[in-house]
Amino acid sequence: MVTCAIIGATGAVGMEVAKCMHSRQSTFGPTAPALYASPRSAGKVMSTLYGDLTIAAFDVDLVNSSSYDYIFLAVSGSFSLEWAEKLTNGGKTVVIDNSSAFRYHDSIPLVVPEINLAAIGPDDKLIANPNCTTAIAAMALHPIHAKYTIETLIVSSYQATSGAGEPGMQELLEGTRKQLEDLAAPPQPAKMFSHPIAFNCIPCIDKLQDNGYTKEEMKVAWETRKIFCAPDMKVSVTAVRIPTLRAHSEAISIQTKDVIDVAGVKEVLATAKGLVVKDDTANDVYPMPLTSSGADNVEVGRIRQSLVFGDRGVEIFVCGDQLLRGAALNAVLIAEAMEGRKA
Ligand code: 11C
Repeated sequence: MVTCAIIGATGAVGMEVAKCMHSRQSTFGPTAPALYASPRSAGKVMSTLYGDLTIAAFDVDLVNSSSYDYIFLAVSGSFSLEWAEKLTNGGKTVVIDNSSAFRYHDSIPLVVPEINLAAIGPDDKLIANPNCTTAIAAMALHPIHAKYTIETLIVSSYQATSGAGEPGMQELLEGTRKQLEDLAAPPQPAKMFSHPIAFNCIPCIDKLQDNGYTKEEMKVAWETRKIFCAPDMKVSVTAVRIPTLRAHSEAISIQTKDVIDVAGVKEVLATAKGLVVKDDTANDVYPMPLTSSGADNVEVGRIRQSLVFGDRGVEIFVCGDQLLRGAALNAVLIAEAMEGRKA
C-alpha cells in the first residue's frame, strides 16, 4: 500500500494536497495522508475529505520512522532547505518540495508532469515543484514552444492573494469588508503584503533583485528556461498582486523562431493536456480568475497575432488556479506519475 504525508498540512497548499489526492482518487487516494505541522497545530483535528485527521508535530525522526513512500512539503524555503534531503530517508521516500529551495539546483528535477516528466531519473528522490506563475504559464506555452520554438516571452501577471497563503486571502477579505463598512476610512494596514491589497494592485512580489526585477519575476524566467530546456530563451516579467482570491492570470507576448499563426496555435492548444481553450471574445468567452478558480485545467484565450512581432508572434491570456496547477495538483500529479512508472 502506498503511503504519504503532508508536511505543512494546515497551510492553503497543504490542505489542497489532501483534497486533490482524494478528489482524484489518485494512487494515494484510498489511504489518508499523515498530516504534520508546527508544534502550534499539534493535536488539532483537521476535517478532510478522508474524515477527521489529527495533526502531529513535525519531527524528522518521527516522520522517517514511518517510511512514507511520498512526502509533500508545503512549507517555507528555509524549512525545506533544512529538512528536505533528510526526509528522503536514505532513499526510501520521494520528497516533492513546493518551495523554491531546490528549483535552481542542476541535479534536482523541476517538473511539470505534462511537460518534462522525463527529467526525473530512476534514482531521484527529491523533486522540485515550480512557482505557480511559472507552472500556469508553462501549460499553455509548452505546446506552442514544441511547435514553433519560443525565443522571447514578455509576461505581465495578475496574481491572486492565495500566493501569500491563507493569511493573504484573509487579508483581502477583511480589508475589503472593513473598507465597505466605511469607504472614507483609511485602508486596513497591510500585514502579508507591502501595501493594502483591497481595492489596490501592487506591482512588486517578493524581494527586489539587483537587476531591478523582483524574485517572483526572475523565478518565472529561471524556471521556464529550466523546464523547457531552453537556456537562451529571453524572458521578461512584471509580476503584480491583485485583489482576487486564488487564480493567477497572465498576459503573455510570445515571439517565435518559426512563422506562427492563430489557427495553428489554437489547433495545438486544443489537444494539449491540462488546458482548456476559452477563446471567443466576441461572445465574452475568455479566461478569468472566477472561472479558473477551483479548476484543474489552465484556461487560455485572447489568442491573437502580435502587432509587434508580426508573423513570428502571438499574444495569449492564461488563468489558472494558483493552489492547484500552481502547487498541489502539480505535486500530486508528479507523485502519481512516479507511482505509475513502477507499475
Ligand atoms: C505568489 N508565486 O503568488 C507566489 C507564491 O515560489 O512557490 C509561490 C512562491 C513560490 O506570491
